[in-house]
Amino acid sequence: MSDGTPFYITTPIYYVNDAPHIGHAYTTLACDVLARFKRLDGHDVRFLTGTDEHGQKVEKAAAVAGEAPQPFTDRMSNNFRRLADALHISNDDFIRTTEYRHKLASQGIWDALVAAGDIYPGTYAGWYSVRDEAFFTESEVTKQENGTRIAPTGAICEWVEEPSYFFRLSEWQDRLLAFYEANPDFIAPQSRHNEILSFVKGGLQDLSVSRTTFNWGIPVPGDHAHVMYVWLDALTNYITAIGYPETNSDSFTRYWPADLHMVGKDIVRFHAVYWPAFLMAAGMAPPKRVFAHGWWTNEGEKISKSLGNVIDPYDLIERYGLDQIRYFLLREVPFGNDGDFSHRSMVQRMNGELANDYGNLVQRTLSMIDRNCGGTLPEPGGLSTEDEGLLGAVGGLLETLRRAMDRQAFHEALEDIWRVVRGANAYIAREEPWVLRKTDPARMGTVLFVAAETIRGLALATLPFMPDASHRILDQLAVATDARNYAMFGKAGTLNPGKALPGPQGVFPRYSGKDV
Ligand code: ME8
Repeated sequence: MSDGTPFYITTPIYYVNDAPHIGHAYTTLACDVLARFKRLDGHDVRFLTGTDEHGQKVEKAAAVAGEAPQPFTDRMSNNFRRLADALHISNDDFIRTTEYRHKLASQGIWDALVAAGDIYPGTYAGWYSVRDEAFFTESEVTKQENGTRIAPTGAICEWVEEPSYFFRLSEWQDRLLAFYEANPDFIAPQSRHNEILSFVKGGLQDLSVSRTTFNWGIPVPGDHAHVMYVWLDALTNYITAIGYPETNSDSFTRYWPADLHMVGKDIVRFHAVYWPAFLMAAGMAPPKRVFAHGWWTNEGEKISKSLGNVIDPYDLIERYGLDQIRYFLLREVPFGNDGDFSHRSMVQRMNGELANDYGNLVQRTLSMIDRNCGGTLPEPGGLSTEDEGLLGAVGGLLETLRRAMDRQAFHEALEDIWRVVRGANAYIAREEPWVLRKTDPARMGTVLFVAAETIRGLALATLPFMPDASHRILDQLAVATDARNYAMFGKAGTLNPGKALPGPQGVFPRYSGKDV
């Protein structure tokens, strides 16, 4: 149990050019699970999400919608806020880059970079992908037959030639490499670490950090013909939210450097190369870790608007249930790998692992207590080796979970939990409390108590993943609200024998909708 150690975790801030989809939901959910876990484990958690609202891409989307950028971003940003609510995200703050506090922070970091001598004026001439909001060199783009240049991401590039300020990124190569070497856990998973290392070893070019051909952005201090490059603006959100440029403030000193920036693999370069260089140049420590997760496809196909297969998180919640979606997304693929969303595997996990394994364990234990123990928690007698084995397995779960969660191995954490779920089902099958009811009611009481105590531990363990269902299980065990944290993990005496329980209610329904 950690006594209030700070834990600062962030999602990317999402572009407001379009509606949120399953990919955005995924990153935010993963952060939510970790934030909840750390809170339950006694950390002082700060969990940030928000929206990225400047730049050409958003400006163009506003124009297409026939709206001025600000009202357009107000409206679109709200969709992301609503999604966070629908997913029961426990964020402590929601940042928008069009807020005044963010203008102050962005201009503050600009001034710090200028003061450090890391910014100089010049002219940018090269390729730019509006979709990625990224610059590409001639050697990075592919020329198609019709002359169009395509970025490695598949996006169309346009030729840009305009006055621009540059950041001396080329001078940060050695310091970045030294930083990666001293902090081998900075970029995860390993594949991304290798990718970034080889990119930086290949040499870095100075980075254009302002634009002059449009004006939807934060004005460069002292030169309002320029707006800041949207990625410098966007990355700064992580320090805006904790009070930058006030680096002496309580919140800045408490939460910086961030413990974890969670991102998708598409934006790891911005977070693991540019961002630490900007921070070090401005006199700040880089974040402790950047985890880049994989990409979701839909029934084997790349998710894209043009293919018409964008997965709407609201549809999923309505069809399968929120906790079921939260579980599936973090269980289906080893976190860090790509994943495929399919109705078939969703239903398999929902009916198999949730309804049959976990749901059934809870349901049959609570029903037997309800029917055979007068609806009150039975008094345990002496414990057998079997009883102690199961209680030991659930009690030891916290340590295992901590290790998995600190590596963002959500799938492993869930596998560990399910090992105990299956162990508990096997225990009940072996002990046969329904037989003991006639032959040895006292022993039946012990078995049901041990099962109930195991379920209490399991519900605590699943709280970060499936908060609503887990709370409902704890309600049915009459666990006090202030006992729903990890200080109480494996702690005997939390369940009170003799206490009346509210009566069993199914928590994990089977999928009975039509196949899609
Ligand atoms: O890149 N599978 O915003 P964005 C998994 N504003 N994750 C996905 C996904 C998919 N198919 N599609 C999107 C930006 N994501 C910038 C970030 S941060 C300072 C600025 C998730 O709206 C994933 O986390 O394009 C990815 O990195 C992010 O959404 C990109 O969101």
